[in-house]
Amino acid sequence: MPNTSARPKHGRRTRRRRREDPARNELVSSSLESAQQCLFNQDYGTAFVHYLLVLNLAPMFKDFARESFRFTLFKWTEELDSVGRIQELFDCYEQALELFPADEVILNSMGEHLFRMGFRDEAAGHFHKALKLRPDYPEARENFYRVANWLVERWHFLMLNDHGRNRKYQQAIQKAVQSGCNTVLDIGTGTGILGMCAKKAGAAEVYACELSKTMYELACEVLTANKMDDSIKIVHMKSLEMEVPKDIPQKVSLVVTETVDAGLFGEGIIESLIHAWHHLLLPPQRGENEFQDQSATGRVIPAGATVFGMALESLEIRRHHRLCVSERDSADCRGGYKALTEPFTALNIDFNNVQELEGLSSRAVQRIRLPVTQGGELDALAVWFQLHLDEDSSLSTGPEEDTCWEQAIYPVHSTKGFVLKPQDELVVEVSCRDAFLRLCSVAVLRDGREICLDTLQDPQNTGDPVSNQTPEAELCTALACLQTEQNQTKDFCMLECSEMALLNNREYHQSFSSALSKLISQMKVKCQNKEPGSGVQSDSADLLFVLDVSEGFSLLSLIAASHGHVKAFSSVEKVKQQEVLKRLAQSNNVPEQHLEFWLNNMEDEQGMLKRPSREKLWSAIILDCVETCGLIRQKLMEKASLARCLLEDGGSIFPAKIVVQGILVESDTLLLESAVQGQEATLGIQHRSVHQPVHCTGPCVFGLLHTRVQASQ
Ligand code: 44T
Repeated sequence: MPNTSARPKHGRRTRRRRREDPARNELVSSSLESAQQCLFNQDYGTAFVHYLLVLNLAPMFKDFARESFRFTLFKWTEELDSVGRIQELFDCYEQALELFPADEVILNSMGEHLFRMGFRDEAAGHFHKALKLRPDYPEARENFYRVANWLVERWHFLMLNDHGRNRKYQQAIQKAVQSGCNTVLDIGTGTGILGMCAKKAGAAEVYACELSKTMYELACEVLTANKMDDSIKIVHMKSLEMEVPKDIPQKVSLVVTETVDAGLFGEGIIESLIHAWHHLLLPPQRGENEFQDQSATGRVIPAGATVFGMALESLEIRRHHRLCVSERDSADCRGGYKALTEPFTALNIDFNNVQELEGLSSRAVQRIRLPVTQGGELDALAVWFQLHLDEDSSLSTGPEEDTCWEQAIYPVHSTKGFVLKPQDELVVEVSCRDAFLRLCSVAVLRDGREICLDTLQDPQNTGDPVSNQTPEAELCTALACLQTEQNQTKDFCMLECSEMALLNNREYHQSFSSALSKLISQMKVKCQNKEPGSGVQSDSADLLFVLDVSEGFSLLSLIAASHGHVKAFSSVEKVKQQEVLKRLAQSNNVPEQHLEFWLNNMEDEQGMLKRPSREKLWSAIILDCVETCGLIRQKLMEKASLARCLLEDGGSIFPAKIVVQGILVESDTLLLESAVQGQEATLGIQHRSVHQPVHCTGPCVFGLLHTRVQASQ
């Protein structure tokens, strides 16, 4: 585990040799009895100690006691977990694994704890072991896929499979090495591919560094498989921590790196290169003297970059980032975009000029005026870049290119949309703060007037509001403080993009609302039949109780409460989000006492399944058991069956049933992001150890990348 101090290693416990000893037999049988008694009394800690004693003294009981031992272990460690006694928790698992080293259930469960504590590499190791022991063990398989997705992000495969990109890097490296750069450092080596290119090109010394432990280990395997483990020195380090001669013996004449994300700066390339120029690279070449000895000077591949931007309309981006009441039906919202301006140059940067790198953050804010070329709603600024590998060759991550790259998106967050017209000019500000690129649409020039777009600072926005005031639009105005933007002021309430997309899903809310209406009228009739003449009363004893256990922000409890005659319990946990719901309840005339917040802890079964009050049962329980990406929340499904006994007669669980449909697909994209597709793409470099099972998460493709999924019956 990365932080070993949290879990000290135990030496192997010494086991005494088994002897036929009556006192010992007595101890074993009385301890076994005590273990069983403690288990019955739910005193799991003591039961665990007794079991340990028994099984260490009398290993022949292992088969007999395995199930109870596991149960005790899980119950006891659950308790330890809930009170934060983490060290003891892992001690218990280590003791258990000493007794049952090949028990896949214990291994899997320990992996789950490790994963929750953030020790992902170690968790993966445990799931993998469990899976090796029992390849058909579904829990371990699911866990392993999940953690593998965390550890080796899919873009590694996309990059490795991008032959064009690999080839261009290879050619630029070859040229540099042939012109004299004979000592090379690959910063952020991933699987080691650029370092190997340098070695193959004939560089005398090649070093590489990688900050991710998993990627570092993979790189070691790939180097070995390609018989280059002796010729490339790789370190598991962030380049910023490297020193000469501690980590590499000398300063290098070439740094190669592709530590860039879709927005160029997200992987910290500016900081890494400033550090490299000061500590790891030979001094730069001076002037234009091409005949200078390249082995005595330093340079970087890529030599620099140009960042481009473009304004666009995209329903897919809109529905993930702001409340939108679109007249268009949701089928229109899938993928695609409309360019509203021509691409513009946002920034130019020379990676071989350390002064320029250092001065980036203090560059003045640049104001750019962009003629609008096509009318449409302003949803985002898209950004991509050209990496100038050297003076002759470059790579582009633009939307029209056939590369592995996606574009970075700066979404518009303000609730009031703005429709740009062809004669408008859009004013965009570009700046760099802490080596992060910031792009912002600040104003529109129309008919000689300047319309400010920043509604957060200027509530008197004179722009054209897009939404006409339908009832939903009014609701949206009340929800205006919900944002997906990270750095907003205290009046704003942060939502995940997926929560926003769900909030924008009108069909989802409408179908729930109508199902609930039906249920409420049925229940009311039943109520009246029971007590003829009593009619609808506002007395809380007659209210229907609805529990919403949706995860994250959900309007469903409020929708339930707004039906009248209902007391709804929301599971929204964040205080800010609770405040928003309360405000919305108020503006929808829902009495304050009809919306309560259920202290919902998904891990705590008793909490979730508690009755609303001693006399009442739930009339409806909303179990939002499908994630927006299409995954089924297995744990919630299990709870659905338990929840059933807390429903009053005639009550319902929503959704009542789920129909899972499947279709066979052929998808190049899925292949390209799951495994290295042969050696051709990777320039003959072998990557057999680098692969990842496809873990289906539903067809959610985002940004400007078009799906290449094709239905094939
Ligand atoms: N994702 C691109 C970002 N590193 C590429 O640990 C493009 C995303 C992407 N190591 C879809 C498509 C694409 N010192 O393994 C990583 C990272 C490592 C460092 C040592 C440092 N200073 C760093 C900084 C990063 O470098 C590797 C590559 S970073 C490239 C990121 C296909 N979605």
